[in-house]
Amino acid sequence: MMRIGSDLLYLMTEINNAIGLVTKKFNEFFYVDILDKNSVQNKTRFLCTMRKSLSFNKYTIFVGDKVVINKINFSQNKAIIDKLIERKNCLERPSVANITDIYVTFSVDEPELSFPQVSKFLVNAETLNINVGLILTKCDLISEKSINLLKDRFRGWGYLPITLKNNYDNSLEYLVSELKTKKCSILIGPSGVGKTTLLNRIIPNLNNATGTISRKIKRGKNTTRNVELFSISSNSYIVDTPGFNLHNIELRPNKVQKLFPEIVNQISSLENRCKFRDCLHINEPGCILDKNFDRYQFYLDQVSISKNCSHQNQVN
Ligand SMILES: Nc1nc2c(ncn2[C@@H]2O[C@H](COP(=O)(O)OP(=O)(O)OP(=O)(O)O)[C@@H](O)[C@H]2O)c(=O)[nH]1
Ligand SMILES: [Mg+2]
Ligand SMILES: [Zn+2]
Repeated sequence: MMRIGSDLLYLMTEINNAIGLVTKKFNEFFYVDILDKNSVQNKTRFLCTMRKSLSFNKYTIFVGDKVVINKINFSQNKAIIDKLIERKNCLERPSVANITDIYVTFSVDEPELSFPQVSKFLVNAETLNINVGLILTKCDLISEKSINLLKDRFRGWGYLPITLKNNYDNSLEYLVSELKTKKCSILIGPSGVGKTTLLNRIIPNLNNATGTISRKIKRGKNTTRNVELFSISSNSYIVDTPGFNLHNIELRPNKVQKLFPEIVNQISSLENRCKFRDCLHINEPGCILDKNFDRYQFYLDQVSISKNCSHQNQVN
């Protein structure tokens, strides 16, 4: 008897309460995927609204958030979000929670590659303290020699770019296998660089809308409008985002250096430290940083921006 009772209780809580992942958000609605797919009658995706008292508290729920849903209606595939599970991190722009890997995505041409923009995206991505990758698309538009020069330059910044061409190649295969080992990856970069095109290749049959580049201004046309999370394997998701350009990032001056792998790699051991702990590597006595590297001026610019900005809303 006891056994039947506890089984029944288990079944009921299972159906009334489930942990889900927010994959899309629009107006006051959310699409939530149930994470334990065996537990809910093979139905995985539910259209949800937030419990009234949750929305009164002005909780903001983002794509990527884990939530507890209840009042599950199986016939209509609807449910209510009852609780937000504490998030591990959150990207501000676009707002996405619980990212494990971030891929800064740029085209080598059309739109033209802007090194300061790539650098801003990388620095911004590094503030999340997660794995940062660099993807270069449209490598079919430039010569093999130019690709190698780009690779060398980005290696100097501490990144090994994944270079992709418009047709199927080994790099895509490599990227897909890498993504399947990650929990939640995100593609960010300007409009028109080919983020959605890449996603459509990673997930055949997806066929999300892509847009051509404006001939006049040689920029993308902001085709993707929503942040959405797509499943690439039972345990891996990837997020496509609307393209944008980054302006200044507000940071604390002494945090800026932590966002440059080429600086972190130089000053990483106890034996290899500047005289002053709070050294900004500008012209302090006893500074041991070898300043002869590509992004040093960019680093100095970031430090001076961070000194000038109001110290509110800063990324720590
Ligand atoms: N030659 C070439 N063109 C590409 C490649 N990848 C994408 N494109 C083209 O680039 C254009 C823009 O692609 P999208 O995938 O819409 O770009 P996006 O980054 O998603 O742009 P937004 O959604 O506006 O942020 C399309 O015309 C694609 O066909 C590539 O590897 N090589
Ligand atoms: Mg897109
Ligand atoms: Zn120093």
